[in-house]
Amino acid sequence: DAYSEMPELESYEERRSEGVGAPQPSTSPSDGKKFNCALIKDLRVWCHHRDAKWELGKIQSVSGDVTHVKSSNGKVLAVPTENILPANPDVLDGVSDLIQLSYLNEPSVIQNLQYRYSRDMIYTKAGPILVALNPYKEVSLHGSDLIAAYRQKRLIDNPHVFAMADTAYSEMMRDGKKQSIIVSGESGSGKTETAKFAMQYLAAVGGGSGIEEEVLQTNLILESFGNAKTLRNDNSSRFGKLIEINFSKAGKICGAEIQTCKHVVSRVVQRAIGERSYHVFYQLCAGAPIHLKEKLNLKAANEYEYLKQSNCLTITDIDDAKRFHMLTEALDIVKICKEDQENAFAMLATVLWLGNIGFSVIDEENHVEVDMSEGVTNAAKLMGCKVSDLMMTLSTRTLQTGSENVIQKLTLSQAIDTRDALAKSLYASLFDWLVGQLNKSLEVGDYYAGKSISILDIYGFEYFHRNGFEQLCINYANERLQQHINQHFFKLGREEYSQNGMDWTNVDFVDNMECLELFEKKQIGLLSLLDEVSALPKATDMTFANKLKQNLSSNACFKAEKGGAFRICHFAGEVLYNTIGFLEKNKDSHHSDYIELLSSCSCQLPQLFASRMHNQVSPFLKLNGATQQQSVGTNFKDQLFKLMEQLERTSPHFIRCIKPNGQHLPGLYEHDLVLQQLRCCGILEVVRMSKLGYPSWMTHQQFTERYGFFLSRNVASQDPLSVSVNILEHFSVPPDTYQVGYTKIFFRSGQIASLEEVRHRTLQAILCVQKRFRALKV
Ligand code: AD9
Ligand code: MG
Repeated sequence: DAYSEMPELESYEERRSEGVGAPQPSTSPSDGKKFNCALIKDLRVWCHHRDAKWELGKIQSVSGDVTHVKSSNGKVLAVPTENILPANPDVLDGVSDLIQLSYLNEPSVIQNLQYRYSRDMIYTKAGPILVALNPYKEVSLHGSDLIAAYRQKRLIDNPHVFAMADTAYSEMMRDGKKQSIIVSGESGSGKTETAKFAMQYLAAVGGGSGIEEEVLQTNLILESFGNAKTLRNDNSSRFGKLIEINFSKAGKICGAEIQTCKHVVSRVVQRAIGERSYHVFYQLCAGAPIHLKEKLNLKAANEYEYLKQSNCLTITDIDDAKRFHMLTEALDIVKICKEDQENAFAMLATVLWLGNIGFSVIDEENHVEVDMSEGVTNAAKLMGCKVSDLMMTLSTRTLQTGSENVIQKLTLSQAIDTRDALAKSLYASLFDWLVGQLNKSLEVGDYYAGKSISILDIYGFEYFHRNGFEQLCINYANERLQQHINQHFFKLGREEYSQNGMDWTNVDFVDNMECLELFEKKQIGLLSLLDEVSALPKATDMTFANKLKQNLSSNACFKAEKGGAFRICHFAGEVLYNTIGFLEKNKDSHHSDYIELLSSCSCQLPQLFASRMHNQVSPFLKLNGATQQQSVGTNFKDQLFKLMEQLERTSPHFIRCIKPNGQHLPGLYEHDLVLQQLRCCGILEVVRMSKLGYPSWMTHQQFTERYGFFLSRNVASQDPLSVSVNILEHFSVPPDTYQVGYTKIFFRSGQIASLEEVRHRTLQAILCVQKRFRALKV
């Protein structure tokens, strides 16, 4: 076994319990490191004893470096004074925004979230970020009654994904600016579910034309084709998605556009034991109506090699047949016609039949012939090509030598690779085609007014016992996203402050730039090195591993391991990757022979796929009968950059999903696991900064336009800064809640909401007076 030399990585949860995420006293001054408990008897404190668990208690006495603390169960503990942190007064138990905590140390935050979680309050604000804990059960927080309550702004102090969607919507309507809701968190933390709730809210607020129902149904369709059961999540997203929902001038949904970040489709042909391929295959096998089953010669899932190989065909509590029914209903709603639907299902069945094609070795050199079987006849029939042509394509390759074509027989492993490559290409093309069809259906009409809200939901950080190219791409994407978040909260903040002549309160945060450089650096970054090695004719995965070792060992986030493995220290944790299969997976070559086969097919979709593959292929990159397009890794990076660029043009709203336990159980809250997730994405630093700083800002002009409605005309001659000051005085805004810069005015967290409230009341009052005045005149 090629893996046997590799160092085994302990399981995620094991590692965590061994101290990766174990709480330690934090070092930030606002955490109370300088806290002197010798002075304060009876004070509520956190102490951590030998077992490294924080416990709540009251100070009894202090002698030297040891403090005696009476814990809540009555025991008196002697604790080193340095292991003591102040606890918040109990009136602050379960506050809805962490910013309200007097002491922002880790045990206080962890306890606050737990207090809320145990009462099914899964949402908490962390300053500007919304934290969402996965309840792993239905919580009655997402009904239409609550949508209505948030629309009427009746629940302003209750953090919720609806509240965040409402803020995005209101800001879009107020400023006419594009907004985004960015959902992040590790695999299984609840991103996809939370993103759907946000869409549901927007559909309710901006609905009416009927198109909102189509927008919502795209979730179900894309989950069928793009999600799969992994060892971390039964419904794990294997593609990244940005959906931009477009609104008319009046704030009604008038269309949407979906952009996806390519996924590694190797799952279709191979994956870890206990995982599944994409849901849609099992749904089709279980739920196709009789006429379709006959047309596609469809069998049960356990008859297909591609499905049965990972020893997992069903998911607990999921009825695949029922899901298939829901899928076809959703496809009807988004107006994908029955004929197109059946064509798509035929492509899925083709993939499955391809997997059942076997080969026989015919000579000493391991050359093969395709076995005549149900697999090959059904696949050929469904694509619309001759059985003999398909057999030829899978067992030979055509080489061009000068003006002549030479036909060469394939060896067993080459033939299997060709068959699997064809299956993967068909599936990837089908997915792209589907996204194209959805975008056509949702195309914006004439009512579009440049207003939109984009929702980002990608695959979360993940790692398993064995991690390969797929995990590398996914974790790299998360690294990029984290940088985007850091940029927003820490880096831009610093620049804005200094440009405006204000002091920047320095807040420590974990900058993941070094890890990103490891991936992205020109020529000597991981992705460039992978491309370089992939292009060498005789290179192996081991060549790649050595290349990494030579070039990346100076980067602190990288460590070469034996057996061709390497470790990367990601912002969210350390992951051990093995390089087996990297070169093959990065190549994504389209074999020119099968492109030709597809273009000769009588069915519509294979022809369409062939012409797309033709266009992607550069004629200069013809190698050994395989036409090389851009590598998978580089292509992935480009798509990721496109998504990020689109996000940069929006006003972002951030949601962080947190996984409270590794067992997917309701009610179970594991301190260390939660803490590790909070730490890695810098949530506490954002809260600290919001507490100290002024996270929201407006230009003086924006401020005047919004709040200067009562000022007399002659203010127009004043400079914008003076006008702003005038308004602040008029509204009696407390001076400690804002700072006036040269071009902008900065507010403490929550202050804009209070201003909006005052503005709303003032406008109401003015309207009321006007009405009375008119009534009097009549
Ligand atoms: V991945 O990165 O795509 O692997 P996600 O998207 O973060 O992951 P997902 O939304 O799929 O996680 O949630 C995982 C599971 O947790 C769901 O299938 C639900 O069973 C469960 N979950 C998540 N959020 C909620 C919720 N708000 N209410 C109830 C939830 N259950
Ligand atoms: Mg997901």
